[in-house]
This record gives sequence, C-alpha cells and structure tokens, in this order.
Amino acid sequence: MANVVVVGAQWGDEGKGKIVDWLSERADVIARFQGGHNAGHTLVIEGEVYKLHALPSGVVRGGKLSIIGNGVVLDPWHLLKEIETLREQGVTISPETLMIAENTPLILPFHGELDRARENQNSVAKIGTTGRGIGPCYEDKVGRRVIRVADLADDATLELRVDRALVHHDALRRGLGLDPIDRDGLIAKLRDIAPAILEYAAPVWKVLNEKRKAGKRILFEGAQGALLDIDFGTYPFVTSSNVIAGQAATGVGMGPGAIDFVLGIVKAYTTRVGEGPFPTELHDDDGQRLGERGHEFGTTTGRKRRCGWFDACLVRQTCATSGVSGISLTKLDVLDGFETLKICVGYELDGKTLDYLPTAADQQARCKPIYEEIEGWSQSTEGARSWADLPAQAIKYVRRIEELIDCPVALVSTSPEREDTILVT
Ligand code: 2SA
Ligand code: MG
Repeated sequence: MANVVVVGAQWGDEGKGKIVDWLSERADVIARFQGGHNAGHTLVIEGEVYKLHALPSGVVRGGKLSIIGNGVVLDPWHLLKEIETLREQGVTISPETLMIAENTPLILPFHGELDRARENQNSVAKIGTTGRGIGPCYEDKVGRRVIRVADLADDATLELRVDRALVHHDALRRGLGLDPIDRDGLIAKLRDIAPAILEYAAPVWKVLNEKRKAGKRILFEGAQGALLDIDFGTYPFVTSSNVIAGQAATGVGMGPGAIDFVLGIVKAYTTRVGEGPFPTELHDDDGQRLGERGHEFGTTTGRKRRCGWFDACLVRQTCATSGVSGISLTKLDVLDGFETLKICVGYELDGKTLDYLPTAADQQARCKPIYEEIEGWSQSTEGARSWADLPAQAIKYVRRIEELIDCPVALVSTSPEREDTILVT
C-alpha cells in the first residue's frame, strides 16, 4: 500500500493524530491538504504529549518530509509559534523537513476578528466555529483577494494584494462596527515575518509528483471530519473546506491516481463540537459517561464535545463520499462497562424509513434514529493489542459495525498509545 489518505469519517476528533503517527513510520512524506489551525491532533509518544494544529503530525518523527499543501489555510504567526513550541520539546524542524506550498493562502488577523465578530453577532449567525479565521480566509481565496505565501517575496505585490483585500474587508468591517484595518501596520507585520515563512516555501506540487515517481510513500493527513465537509457535511454547520478524501489530490497538486488507499477514522461512538444537527446525541447519563470516559474536550478550544451513540447510517454515507477502503475504529475502550449499546441503523422521517441523512435542514431535524441494541461487555479493552485480547461481545460490536457501514475494519485502536492498536487482517 503506497499512498494513504487518512480522513475523519464523523465530525472530527476521531483520533486521527494517533493513526497518522502510527502510519507515518512507513511513510516518507506526510502532507496536510485542507483546514488550518482549527485542527487539533494530539500525539502521545513515550509519555510525551505533542499538540499539533497547523503542522502535519509527521514533524515529530525524524527523517520525514512534512508538507503544508495549497488546500490548507495558514496563519503564519501561529505556525512560527507552533514550530517554536515543538523545538522546545526537542523536535527538529528545518526547510529540509518542512515545506509549505507557495500558493497557500494566509490567514491574517482580520480573518480571526471577522470570524469571532460574526459568531458573537446573534444566534442566527452562529456556527460554533473555532474562531481562528478559517471561514473568512477560504472566502477570500475563492473571492480572489487572499494573500498567498508567494506574495510575501515581493514588496510591490504584497502591497497590491493587501489593498485588494482591504477594499472588501473595510466595507464589511464598517457594517459590523469594527475599526478599519491599519494598512501600513499590517504590511509591516507581514514583511517582518516574510523571511521566516519563505524559508519553507516550495513548489509542493512538483516536489510531490517527483517523490511519487521516485517510489516514495506519501501519507495524506486529513483534519476535521467528513460531516464537516463544505459540500457533504451538515451545512451550514460545517467547516469551509472540502474534508473528504478527493480533496487530498487537489489540496497538494496531484492527480486522483496518486491515492492508493483511503483510511477512514471512525470513533466507536459519536461526538461533535459546535452547533448543528446530531441525530444520535444523548442528553442523559449515558452521554455524560461517554464524554467523561472519552475525555471529550476540544484540543484547540477546550470546548466540551456533544456525545451520542454510534451512527452507522452516517458513517456508511461518509465512507461512500470519501471512497473509504477500510476504517480504523478508535476509542472502543470508552464503551467498556455499558450494559447495552445502541447503534443507529437508519432514520424514520414522516413515517418512512431512510438509509441516509437527507440534505434539507428541516428534514434532518425531523429524522428520528432507528436503533438496534447490542449487549455490552464488562471486561476492559483498554490497551488490547490483538483480537484475542478482546471480549467476545466487543468483537461482535466491531463486526456488526463493519456490516452496517459496508466497509471493512482495518485497525482497532484501544488507547492513545500507538502500540495499542489491533491490525485486522
Ligand atoms: P471552523 O473554525 O470554521 O472550522 O468551524 C466550523 C465548524 O467545524 C468544526 N470544527 C471542528 N470540529 C471538531 N474538531 C475540530 N478541531 C479541534 C479539535 C476543535 C476544538 O480537534 O478538537 O478544539 O474545539 C474542529 N475544527 C473545526 C467547528 O466546531 C464548527 O462546527
Ligand atoms: Mg481534533
């Protein structure tokens, strides 16, 4: 298996960081292809905890090339801080081990301000974003007024790009009661960090296509989850990028043929942060228990995650839209000790049974989950490293999920430590 794409198959926080780290051992290059520092990937390596937001998880392993692709939106100040923090933890980062695509859009301070101003405007505008400026930056990219990494190299171009962005943003800010942007101050700040960012700038599309020709293995690291995809997620309560696997090619400048295997990361239950529909959400003791046992708090914002039963209907759908070849089931141990577990197998809508989540918001809101009950297990599965370590009921649960989502289970993860992984053959 040469080039693997790792994508979240729910609403994010499925435990992608650990799996990417596990797979990165076998890869030569690790590339991010969408999202920004709204992502939060936690890695635990020999007891040391690394929290990554903008950087690919591969940076903590020596001898790998890490790539930030053009599909990402990059906050340059945040990036430099993240690099600094990792260096303090003993990680080596240099232009040989990190490359940033020259056509990557930059998140500027006014993107974050706009994001937060909208979130605080009123309940109609609220999405529950991370407030990091992700949406406004992608808007500017599509609106052809974003500042990209390559623009930092030339003063005249940079000024022109800033002026182009300000025509739009100053008008918008007036409407929201925000002060106009300090043009000269912004240009000075950008000039100030330009050399530190340009050090890593590279024609990533070219580098990756050459690596592929040379037989190097590329690992594409997705952020967020398929249900937050701008097209296929629970719109408008989504992030502003394509999250599904097809984006891996576009987000770095390769053809779809570069992808050999799509690994979907699936949590053994369901969580979501922010607003939006969530058919299997629990507001009772079971939900509370999932959150506590699973430590369900956001890595980026510390927000408490909403929790609920496993929704096989939704995961079947995301496995299809991402073309998932196999899944990695994570956090199975969180379910230890439940007497009975429930799995959503479809929805009831206006007296009819559906085997997918409809697109219309009003219909999504009326969808009632249809549950199948399955007996739980009392033994601990934490740290299990083979099928033989799992109680029979846990195996049944995994096999039933596999049937319902119509996709094979390739890996089962039973703790944050990467050794605690069952390879299903
Ligand atoms: P944004 O900031 O524009 O991308 O927010 C839009 C929606 O996307 C959701 N979103 C996320 N959901 C889960 N995890 C994410 N990353 C962090 C983490 C989140 C955190 O890994 O824990 O720390 O709170 C992430 N990033 C974006 C967001 O909740 C909105 O629903
Ligand atoms: Mg996360």
